[in-house]
Amino acid sequence: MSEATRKPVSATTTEKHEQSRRTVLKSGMALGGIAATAGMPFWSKLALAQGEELVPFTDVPEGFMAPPVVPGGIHFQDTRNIDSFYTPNDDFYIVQHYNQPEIAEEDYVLRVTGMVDNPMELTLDDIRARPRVELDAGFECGGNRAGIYHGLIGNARWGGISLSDLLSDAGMQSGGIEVVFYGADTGMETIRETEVEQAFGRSLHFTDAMSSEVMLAYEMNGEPLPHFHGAPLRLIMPGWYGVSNVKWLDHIHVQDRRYMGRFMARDYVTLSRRDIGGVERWEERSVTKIRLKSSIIRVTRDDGGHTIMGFVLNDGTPLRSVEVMIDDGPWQEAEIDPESSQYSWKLFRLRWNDATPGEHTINSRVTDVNGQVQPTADQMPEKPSRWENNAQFPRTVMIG
Ligand SMILES: Nc1nc2c(c(=O)[nH]1)N[C@H]1C(S)=C(S)[C@@H](COP(=O)(O)O)O[C@H]1N2
Ligand SMILES: [Mo]
Repeated sequence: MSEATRKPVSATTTEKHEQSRRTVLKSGMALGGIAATAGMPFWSKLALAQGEELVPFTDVPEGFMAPPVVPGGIHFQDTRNIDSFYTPNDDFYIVQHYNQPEIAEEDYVLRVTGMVDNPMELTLDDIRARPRVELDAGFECGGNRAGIYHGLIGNARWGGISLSDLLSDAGMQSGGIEVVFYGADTGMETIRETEVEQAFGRSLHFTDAMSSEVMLAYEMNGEPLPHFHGAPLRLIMPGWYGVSNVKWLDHIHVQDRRYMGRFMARDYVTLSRRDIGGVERWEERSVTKIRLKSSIIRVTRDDGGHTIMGFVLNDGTPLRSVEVMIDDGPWQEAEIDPESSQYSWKLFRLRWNDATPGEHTINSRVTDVNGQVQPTADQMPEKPSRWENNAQFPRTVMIG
């Protein structure tokens, strides 16, 4: 990404907006300061240096390849190829459940309706005329999984407008508790034996919707939001699983009841056995905040030894540590990329100087400041649904 796209957002007019802009950038700027004093950028070493090579994973079948980006398709990253803090727009994972609607910019209208004093119809120019905010946010699909080496991930700098500012201008009426976000993509759903057309939809409780960091993004890594990622506008709910980030967003509706659409209440619902206030219950919960997770992405060899690298995603709770375990050795603390900010992914690395020839198992675990530790597969709650798999994910490599 070029320097130009990293410059701070332009000055805003009102105090309110200045305030929210500062909130949005606070963590990024603080960490930017650390990066500036830390010398060489953490990931400048990530692109393979001369003589440096990938060490093969023995848990990846030969010929395994991430699917290419094709219209209508799903794309995930080959995590071994991650070599930058910002995921390039043409390699960011792609998931959708209906079609990928083509929306002509000049025809685009965002409607804000329901329990608001000032219903709105905004063109893209209207949206771009509002104060601009930027935020780094990484996320994963709630269905990310070991079989694809947790490749349904990406990290980008999003540019757009603040949702809470827009809702404030719309004037939410008292009693409006639920903010529903509809995409322009539609599909036929059979609901209780009736076939009906539905748009992709997700909702936020209004206290979540009013959080200062939530944004409507029209830019991704300094470029107009790409078609496959929801052009011209998408919701970005930092710290939440990808399903929250409604693409091709064209309608926001405020209502006094919970929204029960497929992707809130039937699909992307985790069934697990948990302690609910001292009672063990089978709980069904909508996929929302990203659960604490780390995963190894690659191991490389250079003249001096080996480097193990991985990523962390969570809901934005600050981290205490990321640790790596080689075979049955001790947990060793890894170094976290200082470019990281609250809602970005956090890449990490550990030097491995005494690697012996043969196969080795490498695992990682992350701990947050509240002392929450990423669970092992055995510690995961009983969970027949595949959503929200944040278990530790040991990998195996062959040292030549
Ligand atoms: N309109 C719309 N938005 C959507 C979806 C969809 O099917 N339609 N899929 C969601 C899911 S499940 C995920 S994981 C993310 C993926 O975003 P990306 O393709 O930009 O990575 O988009 C979310 N937003
Ligand atoms: Mo997803």
